[in-house]
Amino acid sequence: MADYVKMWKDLGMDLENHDLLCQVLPTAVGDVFLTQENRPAAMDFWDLVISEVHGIRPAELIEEQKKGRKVFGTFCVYVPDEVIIAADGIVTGLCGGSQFWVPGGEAVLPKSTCPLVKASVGARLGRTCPFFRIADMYVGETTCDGKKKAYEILGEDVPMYVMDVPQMKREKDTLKWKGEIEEFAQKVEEFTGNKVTPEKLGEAIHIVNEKRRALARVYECRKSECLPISGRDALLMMQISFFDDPARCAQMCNRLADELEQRIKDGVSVVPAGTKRILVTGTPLAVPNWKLHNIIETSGAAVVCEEMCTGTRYFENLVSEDGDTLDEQFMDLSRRYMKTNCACFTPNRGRIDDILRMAKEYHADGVIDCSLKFCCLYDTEKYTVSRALKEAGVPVLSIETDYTDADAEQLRTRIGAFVEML
Ligand code: BJ8
Repeated sequence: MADYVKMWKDLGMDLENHDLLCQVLPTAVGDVFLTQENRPAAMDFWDLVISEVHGIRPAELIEEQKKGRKVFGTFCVYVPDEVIIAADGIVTGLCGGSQFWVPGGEAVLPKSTCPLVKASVGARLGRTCPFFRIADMYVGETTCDGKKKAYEILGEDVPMYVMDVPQMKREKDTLKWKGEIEEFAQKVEEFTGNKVTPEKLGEAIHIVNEKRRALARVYECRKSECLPISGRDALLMMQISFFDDPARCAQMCNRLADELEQRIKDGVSVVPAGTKRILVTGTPLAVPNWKLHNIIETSGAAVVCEEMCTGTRYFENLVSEDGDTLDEQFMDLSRRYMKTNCACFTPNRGRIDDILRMAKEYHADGVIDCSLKFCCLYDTEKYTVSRALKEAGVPVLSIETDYTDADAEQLRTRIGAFVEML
């Protein structure tokens, strides 16, 4: 621990405030995760990582920086990790998921900004997150207005590159996104001093595909009627995957999937037969936002899938590995990323089709559509999502929440009643 204190100091962090954050996390981990029974043994990896979330990985990143590698902090699953990896850079997620950082964000942003954006800005300005201190460059994107404007503030004291994400999915938009990826690759080359060659990009595409395949294997197990892992544990695995080395992430997820597949064969479930199965959909749940899963899973139901960016949107759809030239590979990347169904696109019918398909595949008894407060995009899309689900005969509960515990009891009552009627 002492080593980390020196590291945090060297990073220019506000140690006093950071101590306060460090005090709340262990209780949260204990309450949410360690109270569960019959967890897969392979969760030991994620328990360790989360117990020292501001220590282990940051220390690794700093070691790599000493060797000359650059760290890129990202906020959206539209940013193509492959390009960064091809230039020997390292990617780390930066989205803030703790209420601890929200007041710091509110000091500079309108209160009516979503908590994810406020927490991200608060984490940077408050100097209480090592990942925000370590990243050599931030990579933003033009998805929602809150993020776009926040990047202008974040970019004041750290190099910030913003990718222009299209808002529609026509062929010309896919071509435009290809162009954006190409330009981003030039920027990454400049910043790292390393060339993105077809060989390097091919390898990077393979590495990230392997990670996607491993995450998908874990999710595949969650489709089983014999549920081998809780939603909370799956969410933790998913959240950490944004920070971890991609090859190790794949290795650990495959190790977990091996165990889950065996559990299914042996009939080992984490919940009693007949437990109601919930698919959650909506805005991302950035670490350590476990509020929704915790309430659902302590209300007699189990979360079996997240149609979210911290969920299926992160790993579904592979990038073709057939491209030989950079031109082909950039197009393959564009095609894959443009399949991600974010509510910032119009229309966004693909998301509704995904939710309907996944509700079937994961044998969900009901869907909870949850958006973060002040996320106008996902909140508006609730209308079409719930109409489509009702038409398909799938019960749906729409909720809006933030990172505070203020509405926890009210949510518990609503979710409890929803589960009861399934
Ligand atoms: S691809 S979901 S990761 S943009 S919750 S900050 S949208 S006001 S996070 Fe997202 Fe990329 Fe889309 Fe996924 Fe804005 Fe909404 Fe906040 Fe959001």
